[in-house]
Amino acid sequence: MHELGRLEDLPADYLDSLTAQNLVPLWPSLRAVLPPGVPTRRTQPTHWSYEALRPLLMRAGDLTPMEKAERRVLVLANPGHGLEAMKASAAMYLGMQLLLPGEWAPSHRHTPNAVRMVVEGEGAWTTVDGEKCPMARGDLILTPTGLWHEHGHDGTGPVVWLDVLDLPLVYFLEASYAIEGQRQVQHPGRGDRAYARGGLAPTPVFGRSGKAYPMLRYPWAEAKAALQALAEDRPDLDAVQITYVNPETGADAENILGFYALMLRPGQTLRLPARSPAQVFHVIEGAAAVAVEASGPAGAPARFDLAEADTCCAPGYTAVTLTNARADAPSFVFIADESPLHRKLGVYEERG
Ligand code: GTQ
Repeated sequence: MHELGRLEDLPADYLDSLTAQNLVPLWPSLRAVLPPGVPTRRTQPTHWSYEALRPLLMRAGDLTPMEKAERRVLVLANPGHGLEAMKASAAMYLGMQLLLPGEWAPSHRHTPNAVRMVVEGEGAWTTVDGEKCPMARGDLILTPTGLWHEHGHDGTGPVVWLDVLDLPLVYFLEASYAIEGQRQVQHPGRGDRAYARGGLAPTPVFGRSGKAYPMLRYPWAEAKAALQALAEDRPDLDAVQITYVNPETGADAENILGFYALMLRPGQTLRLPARSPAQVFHVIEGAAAVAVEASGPAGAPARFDLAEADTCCAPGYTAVTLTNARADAPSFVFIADESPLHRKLGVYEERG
């Protein structure tokens, strides 16, 4: 690939004339925006230890009352994007949110989609679109685009959850905004009950909600049971993984980010081939080592030992190898990625 002309090769008066007309020559920047073979990724493999962040989150509970926070969150920011960008990857935002007993995070709705993965504590709930969703460890709760949501806590200890939002993408699109609202009126009917059993859905003419997001809460007890049943049914299967889907359509639970739960068998090592989307890994139960292969010209390989409740991310276009740190028990990992987005845009790739 031959070298292209540089900005410095052009006369200053010519560059000034271009600038005056809001014009820019492409050729000095062409290789930067269309690099050969593999994209430039600012997303660095990054590990956030729960043990290290928990005391800082609890201190936020002392320092900042709910009225001054609205959402008391420490953002898991990728240094490759600059911490102030508040991105885990190009399209993914991660935050650890703390709610103390008796607190209430007021109702609002916004264009970015969110999910919560409950990390610690009992007694909290999120009301989404009038549906009160109890929060227990490992539960996944959706708050899709445009739906009202608020968080409350009737229990005794602190409750912490991991927020995953497509905020960086929606913000980049200049389409990110929120509307504040009143405390929601609770409606009867809960998707996690109506769609509790796989392959069985309320009959359309009678019981179906007609909602775009019929299921908002995916209890960990159900996800774990599904993984264990799959592992038992398919001893030959390497990747014992389930996808959180919309039970009416079978499509991804949300439009932009994909959500999955993976069971690593005792002692198992699993190589996930290089694919275009960036990924986030969060240990629900157990422990896992995550090895990110060399991520392109600038990216060095990385290896993290994830304890329970730890989180890490990996850029796209790189293989990732997960190893169960437990030889005698399975470990369970929550994964979020940008696959639905890449597929819809037609840029999804697998490279092996
Ligand atoms: O709980 O609604 O981490 O609106 C960032 C923005 C959580 C929330 C975040 C939000 C929320």
